[in-house]
Amino acid sequence: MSVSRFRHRGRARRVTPVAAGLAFALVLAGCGGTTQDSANDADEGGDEPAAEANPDADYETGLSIAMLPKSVNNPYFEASSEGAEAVTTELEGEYEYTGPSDASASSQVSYINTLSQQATDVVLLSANDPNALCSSLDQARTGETVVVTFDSDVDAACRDAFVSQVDGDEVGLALIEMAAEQIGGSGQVAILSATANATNQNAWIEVIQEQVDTNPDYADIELTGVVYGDDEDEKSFQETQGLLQANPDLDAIISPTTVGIAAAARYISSSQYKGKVALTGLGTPNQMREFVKDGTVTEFALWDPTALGELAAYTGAAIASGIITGAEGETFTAGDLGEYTIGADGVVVLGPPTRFNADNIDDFDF
Ligand code: RAM
Repeated sequence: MSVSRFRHRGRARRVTPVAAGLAFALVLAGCGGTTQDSANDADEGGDEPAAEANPDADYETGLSIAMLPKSVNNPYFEASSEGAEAVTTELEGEYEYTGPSDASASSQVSYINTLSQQATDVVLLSANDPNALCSSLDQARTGETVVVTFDSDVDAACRDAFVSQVDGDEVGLALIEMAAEQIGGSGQVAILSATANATNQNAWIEVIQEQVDTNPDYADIELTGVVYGDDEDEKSFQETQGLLQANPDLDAIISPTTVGIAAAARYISSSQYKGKVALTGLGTPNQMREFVKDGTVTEFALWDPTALGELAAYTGAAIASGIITGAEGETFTAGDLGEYTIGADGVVVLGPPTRFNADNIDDFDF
């Protein structure tokens, strides 16, 4: 990890630690039973912005922007990083891509602390846990750092905004729909996920479960369970093997992780299950191309991870520049991506997912 110190850029909306302590004391004095949570709410994206937005302001140049993915060495996050780096270069800033090799929250804490000590202006974070990072994020935000989550969120009180790849339930709906289509609407389906605490995968799995439980279109589908490959190639490969051996009647695997689906495809493509057990989920076209061409996979989905990184960087830079505060209804222009509006709870949505199959996979390169 780089130890270079970033240039410190103060921002008008940030209170100093002393002022923050005073404000907290005043809140306590004035409200008797006020909790830490309700004090945090004052800085939460969506409710009460800490300062007025100035939509006419320009993006500041020279911002230090860092991306902290769930784990490094994942082509999905490398693509997001390319997007964030391009925006940083455009804004004449300093860019760093840094993070752990394992997708765990405890590993991410020290990276957050280091970036915070470096007074990094903007941290773009894909979180491995919704709550476990909050105290280090609070500390970073009490200093000079804008925290924008992208891809996988934390509790809304612990960040300035969240850049979501897709709107609400759409990912989960697309996943169960693809699986159902590929097995003729009936059969046993299992899930090969990333880590057990991942906010994004857990939200998608919840939608899949709810659909199976309540949607008459999926009345003949049985969800047999979830296994976790921890976004590690080898573990995902082994979990796929174990899943198939333990469930001889399995009809499909949904893997809502680019690492998981690629490892599962590799296992299935050279096993007796090829052509018998369907595999779908979220993957990058470059990792999945050979498995679509060899008939292991019919269709899967994803969004553009590079554009996700770009939008995250613009969102963080817009907050650091005072163009927006992260409150609902504010708008900003994210370069060539166009204009975006902050939604409820400080969420900005990139757009709908794309489905990839033999007809279109060669049109994509990420
Ligand atoms: C993996 C990560 C990431 C997720 C994608 C689909 O790369 O788990 O968080 O969004 O898959």
